[in-house]
Amino acid sequence: MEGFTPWPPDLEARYVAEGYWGASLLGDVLRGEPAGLALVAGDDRLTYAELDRRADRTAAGLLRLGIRRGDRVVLQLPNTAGFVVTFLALVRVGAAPVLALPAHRESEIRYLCELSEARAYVCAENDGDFDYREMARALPVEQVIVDGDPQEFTALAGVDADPVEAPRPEPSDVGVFLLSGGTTGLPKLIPRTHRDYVYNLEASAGVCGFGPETVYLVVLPAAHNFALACPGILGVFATGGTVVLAPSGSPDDAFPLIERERATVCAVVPPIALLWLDAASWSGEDLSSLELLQVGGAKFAAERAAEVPSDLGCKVQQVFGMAEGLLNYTRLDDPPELVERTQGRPLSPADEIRVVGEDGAPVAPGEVGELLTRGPYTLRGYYRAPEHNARSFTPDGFYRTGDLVRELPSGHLVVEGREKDQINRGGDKISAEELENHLLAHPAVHDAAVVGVPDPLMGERTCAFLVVRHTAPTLRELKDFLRARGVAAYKYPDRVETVEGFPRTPVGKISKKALAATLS
Ligand code: J2J
Repeated sequence: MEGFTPWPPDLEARYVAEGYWGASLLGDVLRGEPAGLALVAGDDRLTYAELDRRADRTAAGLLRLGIRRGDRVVLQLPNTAGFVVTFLALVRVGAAPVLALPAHRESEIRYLCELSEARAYVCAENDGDFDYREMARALPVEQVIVDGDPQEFTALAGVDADPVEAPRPEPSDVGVFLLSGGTTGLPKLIPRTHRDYVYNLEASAGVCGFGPETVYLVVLPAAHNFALACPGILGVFATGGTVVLAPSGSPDDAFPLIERERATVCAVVPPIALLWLDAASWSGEDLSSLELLQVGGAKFAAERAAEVPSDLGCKVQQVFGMAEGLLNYTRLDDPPELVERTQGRPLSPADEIRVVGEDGAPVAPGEVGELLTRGPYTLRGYYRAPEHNARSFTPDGFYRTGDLVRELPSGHLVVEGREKDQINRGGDKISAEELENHLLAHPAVHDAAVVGVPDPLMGERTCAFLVVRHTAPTLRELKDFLRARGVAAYKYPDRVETVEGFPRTPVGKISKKALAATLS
């Protein structure tokens, strides 16, 4: 596929020879007993046989609409059976889903459609007051498929036909596009091949002990790498367990489902873990089925991790992952010290790790440096982004994560900070440059610098420092402005400060450290 950077032939040969890459496809992950319960979503309860059949019929319906192997389709659905069925149908056809989050709005979705030259866009009716169909009218795609009342578009329920023979994708094909958290003005797409993502989810399921008895509650957006494949929904399907979709991670939504479905494992971001720790003491629900809470996406404090076994009655696992690839997990049999104080160690024996200083040379063992990595499930380049790739990868193909870590003798990593210009707002990633560009479009804004400020619940919140012309816009006005521009709400600043000018580093760049320091 044009715009996709393959692994070099020597590494490809090694990953195949050593068994990391096999012949299975993302569409073949349904490996549970046909009569076993695969998916619980709202009132839907689907066995493996039923889910398999629905995915096949939807795949045939997509082919009938002219969607083919090698196409891209922007998929934006919440945690519903429609998401799971459409995802499986697309990967079976070999049309790569571009996984947008339900929170994305026109600015993000239009860009994804354009960059991927998507053949179709799949959406829900609405998200609260927001009507996706209205947005869809302005998008540059031939076909819009709606899970619900389609208005003038195609209903997902009608994308249905008797299964037919069609060309199958190759394991080396791009199977799915994930979204990068982003550090630049525009978001980046991460191409994941069938074989690298199948390895990602199968190896993760192994490390996390998933099997037919697993009942996995999904509270993060299903389109997020963590909930989808680490081991996530696909890791459950590959090992024969049951996936239960929750609309959100709030204890009001999640706890009754844990009790009713006897959920055994769940993946959350730290703010959700903190809410659960708090709510467990007063909620009436029976959470005794929970065996494992995976926490990742942002740093989880050691003190809070230590409270999980006593307060929630289950093991905790720290996960330091990235949609780009590399996953670090604390192991289920690691001693409490490592589980509480580290963010885990690499999933694969073939993951290569370098911790380097500013000069690019490895730091002394145990010192803090930037984490670089390559391996059998870490991308070699963002999709259609040659200039950005030249900066984001070393000449020998290591991905520069922008994360500052310390490596312990056991191989476990401790995340110590970040070098990239990004805000991690409770696991939601915000590119400072992207938000600054939106703010600069406001008529009263002369200059803008966005920084993260520490927050006890979210880890960080977003503060926009503005140099203004005439009168300063209020936070409310800025949010309205960003909403009108079609920016996802999680990117709105939490706070705005007006300043006369920005502190600079010796080389003349805005010093975000100095700016953040003015708040404390
Ligand atoms: C500190 N920072 C972390 C952690 C991610 C599993 C879990 C998370 C993600 C994810 C994911 C962190 N402590 N435990 O895809 O499969 C920050 C780092 C990292 C970035 C990646 C998964 N876990 N981070 O968060 O692509 O800065 O993936 O580089 O959204 O999140 O973000 P994202």
